[in-house]
Amino acid sequence: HGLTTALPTALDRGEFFIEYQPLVHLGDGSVRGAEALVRWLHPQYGVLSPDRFIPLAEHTGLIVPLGRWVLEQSVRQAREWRERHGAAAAGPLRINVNLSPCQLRHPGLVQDTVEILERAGVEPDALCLELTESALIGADDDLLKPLRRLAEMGIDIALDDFGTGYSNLANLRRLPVSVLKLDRSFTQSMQQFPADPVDLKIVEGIVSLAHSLDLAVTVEGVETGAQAEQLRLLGCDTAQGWYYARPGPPERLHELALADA
Ligand code: G
Ligand code: G
Ligand code: MN
Ligand code: NA
Repeated sequence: HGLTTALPTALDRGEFFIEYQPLVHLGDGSVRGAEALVRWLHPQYGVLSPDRFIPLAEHTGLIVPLGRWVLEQSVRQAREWRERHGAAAAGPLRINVNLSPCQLRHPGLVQDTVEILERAGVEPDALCLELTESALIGADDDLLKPLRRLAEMGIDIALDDFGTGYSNLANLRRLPVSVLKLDRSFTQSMQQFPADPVDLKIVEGIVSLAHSLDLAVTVEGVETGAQAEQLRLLGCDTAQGWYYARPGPPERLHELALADA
């Protein structure tokens, strides 16, 4: 259909843009960074969400140059935030970028990432790359090798949408992952206060497992203060969601970060 033919030239036409959603520390409410979320401003259909075109980009291979572009823009943005915001007590604002498994299979990934960070003058520990749990389930060594190299450089690797697949302990242990992003469905079940006791036990278990493996826990889809409070009590570290801010332009993140500085 129409999207398939328009996609290959959309990058050259400058039709993609990035929105940033803040990542907030649950303990003190401070903004610690943001997740980069790509959008396509289609000349005919308007703003398209990634769900509409990422699968297509993966299928056609455009995800490699598109992903590289997202990474470069996001890292530059992080540098700009840092310059304008100064060094916060908790360290520089960090940037989370989603990575498709296709990018992991592309041989240029590690080199490209090193060059992007160096060109922008951003330290590797300011970057977190997110991969979905399902992308890494059953990952072979060819897929894990570049991920290990990125992790060794000091880049954080996050397991996105965690809890929707069926990661077991052994699988988690062999992945060079330092952050679990708890899937939105867990947050949704914290709607009531107190929340469903079984869900509480599950989240409690995941948090305790994560912390015992030295992994930080980020929660997604926080829409209410009650959810935030419940998840904070359960020991989650960082949160993201509409309660704090919707994904928005880079300027918005700067305002939010300055507001709590
Ligand atoms: O909030 P939003 O509707 O933008 O996100 C939908 C999904 O698209 C999320 O699961 C997110 O991980 C994915 N996504 C957003 N930006 C990117 C990107 O730059 N690359 C990849 N591979 N996925 C992305
Ligand atoms: O990478 P990932 O699929 O997790 O991307 C986050 C997705 O979740 C994006 O589509 C984003 O717009 C969406 N999102 C972010 N915050 C919230 C929220 O508080 N509630 C809901 N329902 N969706 C959210
Ligand atoms: Mn994500
Ligand atoms: Na997610």
